[in-house]
Amino acid sequence: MDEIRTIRAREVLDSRGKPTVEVELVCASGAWGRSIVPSGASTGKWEAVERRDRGTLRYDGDGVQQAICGIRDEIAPELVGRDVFAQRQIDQAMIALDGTDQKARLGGNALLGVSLATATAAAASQGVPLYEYFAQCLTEHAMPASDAVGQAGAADEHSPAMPVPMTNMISGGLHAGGNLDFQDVLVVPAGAADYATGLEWIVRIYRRLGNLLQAAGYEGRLVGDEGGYGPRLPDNRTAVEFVVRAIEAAGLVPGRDVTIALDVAATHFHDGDHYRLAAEADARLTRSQMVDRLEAWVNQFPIASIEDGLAEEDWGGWQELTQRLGDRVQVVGDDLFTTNPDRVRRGIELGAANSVLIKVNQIGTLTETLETIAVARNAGYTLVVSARSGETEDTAIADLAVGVAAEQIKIGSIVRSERLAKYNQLLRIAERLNSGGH
Ligand code: 2PG
Ligand code: MG
Repeated sequence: MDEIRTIRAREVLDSRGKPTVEVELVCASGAWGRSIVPSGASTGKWEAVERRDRGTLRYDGDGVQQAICGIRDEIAPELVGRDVFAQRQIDQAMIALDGTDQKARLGGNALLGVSLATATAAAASQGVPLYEYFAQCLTEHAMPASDAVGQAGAADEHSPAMPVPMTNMISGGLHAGGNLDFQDVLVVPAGAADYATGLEWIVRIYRRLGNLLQAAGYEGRLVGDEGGYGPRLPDNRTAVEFVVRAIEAAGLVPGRDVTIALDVAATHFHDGDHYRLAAEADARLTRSQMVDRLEAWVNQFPIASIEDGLAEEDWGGWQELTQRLGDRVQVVGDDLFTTNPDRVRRGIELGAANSVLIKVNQIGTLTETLETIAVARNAGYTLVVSARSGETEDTAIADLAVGVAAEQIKIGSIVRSERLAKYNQLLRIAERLNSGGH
């Protein structure tokens, strides 16, 4: 037991210079935690709603002072005095206080800041690394309170494990001025013996890619929101071709050492009926034609993972995509699931996707994030813990990925410090795990 004494929130700026919520939470023991909330650009319809000060000149209406007031006037009075280790009750109390389906009243940004500051303070109070605390929380989560009595050990202990990075190389879509339809072409150093080796491969590939783009007359310096290159290439396919060449130029074998992943972010070029590929002579594809296109790419390139290959409401399309490609590639739902346990349950029932992208601010509390993770794991879905395009120096998701033993982590490219904060935290964690520490 360690009582929460104070909860303070302030407005700080994210990697796009946009205001966001920072929360500091202090316990009776003096242990404390801090959290800064990220923000997406290509957001899903079912995400927790960010509360922003709309209709003001100040920060063009993007300020978060109302969210801060909600924390000060409503959330803090409700939580001060509670046990910092009662994560589930704390999150449930905030959800009840908000009272809406998508956290629109107090704001998902307010709830998440408090939720993760609570976990960070709890880890500090217990004197364990944050990833280990997340692993404990997941173990408790996977064992419902009613079953837990008298059944100690019934649920699996969750052991921390390093994820493999899934790293952005070329950006398009809403992250880079709309030059390409597809949002990200990424690399995964699947054959690297350990995290540090994989990271070095990624940096090498990134540098070779910049040189190749420059040599071909494209911009090999300008980068998108997440640090990936944002060249004006003629079409989506050329982006993949460049990345494959960069892997080879780095002395690595595509498909063996390093695989390709795509975040198609198809929701954002779906017009309700068709998939419109502006970079491909404005082609208008039906869902089946879109799956044909993805299948042709999987046949031609060493693609091991496809995220949001179809739009967030195209459940039938997702079933078709999963039936046709699910045994060869990881089919990841991002906008489709929005880290929402109910949407993941529906996906499992329908056979849509075989992997879940985990973004804490899509759902807005740690408890619900862990529920989604537990549901996905039970069904054998893989996990990709992901950052947002608007990020900060907060590193909690690096610990989350390790704590829940996610297969992969997607935190953008390997330039810009809001990204490197996470890659570097993973280096620290890897060192600790290697030295036998938990
Ligand atoms: C995504 C994310 C991160 P955003 O689509 O997976 O790359 O983008 O944060 O803009 O939703
Ligand atoms: Mg995505």
